[in-house]
Amino acid sequence: MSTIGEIKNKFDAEVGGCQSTEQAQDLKVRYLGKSGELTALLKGIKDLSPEERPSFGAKVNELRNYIESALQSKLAEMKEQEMQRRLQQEKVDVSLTDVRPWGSLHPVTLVENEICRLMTAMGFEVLSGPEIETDYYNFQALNIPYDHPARDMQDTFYISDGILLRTHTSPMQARLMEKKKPPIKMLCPGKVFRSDSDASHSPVFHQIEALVVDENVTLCDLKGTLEYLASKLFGKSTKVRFRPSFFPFTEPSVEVDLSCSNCGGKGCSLCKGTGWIEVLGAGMVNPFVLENCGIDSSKYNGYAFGIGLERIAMIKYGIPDIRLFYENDARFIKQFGK
Ligand code: 2U9
Repeated sequence: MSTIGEIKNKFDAEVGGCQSTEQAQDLKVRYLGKSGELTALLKGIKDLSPEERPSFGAKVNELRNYIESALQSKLAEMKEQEMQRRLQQEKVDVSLTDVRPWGSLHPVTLVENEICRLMTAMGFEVLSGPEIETDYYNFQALNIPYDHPARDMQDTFYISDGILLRTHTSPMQARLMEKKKPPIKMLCPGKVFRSDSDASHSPVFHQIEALVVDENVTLCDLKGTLEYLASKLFGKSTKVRFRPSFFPFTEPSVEVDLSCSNCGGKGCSLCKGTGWIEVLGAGMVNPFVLENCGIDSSKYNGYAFGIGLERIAMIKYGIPDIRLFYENDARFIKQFGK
C-alpha cells in the first residue's frame, strides 16, 4: 500500500497537470471518493498498533484537507480559465458593420413612424382599432346612411350582414368620441380595405387619420397643422392649398394639395405641369357626426384629416406603382430606411 507521502506526491503531480474541471472532478473521486486512495489508506489503520492509530488518522485527515483545498483552488483556477476562453471565443465585435443582410423598414412603416412622431410632438395620442368593423361605426356613425352614394366611393368588403373590413380608420375615432369627452387630439394609423386595384389603388392600404375636437377649433388650426406636417415631410418651402370638396363626415370638406416637392411648384411630370400634388382630404367634423357620438355640437367642434400612407411614400420616394409595396421583393424594400 502507498504511504501518505507517496500519495501526496502523486496527487501533487496529477493536480499540477490538470487541464480541465472534468479532470479535477475526476481527481476528487479518485483520491477522496468511497473507493479512493485515502479511503484505502484509512482501511489499513486496523493493522497499526493502538498507539500509532491516532497520529496516523490525524495525518490522513491532514492530507484529506490538503487535497480538498488544493482541488478547490484548482477548480476555481480552471473555471476562471474556461470563462476567459469562452469570453474570447464568444466575443462579439460590435464595431463590425454591414457584414450581414440587415433588414430595413418598409417605406410605409417609415412614413407612418415619421407622421406619428411629428403629430405626437404636437400633443396627439395614437390609438389603433379593429380592422373588422360594424356597418354602424364604419358608415352610419360617420353620417353615411345605407342609401348614401358615398358608400360607392368606398367599395366595401362585407364579411356578413352588418360586419365588414373597415374602409377607413374613422370608426375608431367615432368609438373614442363615444367614450371620451373633449378636448380630443388623436391619431389613428392602420390598415384599411377597399375593393379596388390598379397602379394607384390597392385592396389593402394604410391610412392615418387625425381628429381634433375642442371648443372654437377653426379651419386655420387645420391648415397650420398641415403646413407644419408638410414642411417636415417634404421640406420647409412646401406650400399647402385647400380646394373645396365633399365628404359626408366633414363640413366644409377640402382636398389638400402640396406644392410639388420635385419641381418646387414650377410644373413637372410628377405634378402633371400643375405645380401641385393632391395628398389628402380633410375638413371640419360634421356636427351630425359629433352628435351621433354623444358630443354637444353647440359647444364643441373639430377638424379631421385622412392621409393615405402609400400615396405619401410614393410621392416622397418617387414610387410609380402601389403594387410594388406588396410584392415582398427585397430589392425594392432594401432601397429605403438606410
Ligand atoms: C371622424 C370624422 C371625420 C377624416 C377624413 C378624409 C377627409 C379623406 C382620404 C385621404 C386619402 C382617405 O386614404 S384616403 O383614400 N381621407 O379624404 N378623411 S376627412 O375625417 C373624419 C374622421 C373621423 C370621426
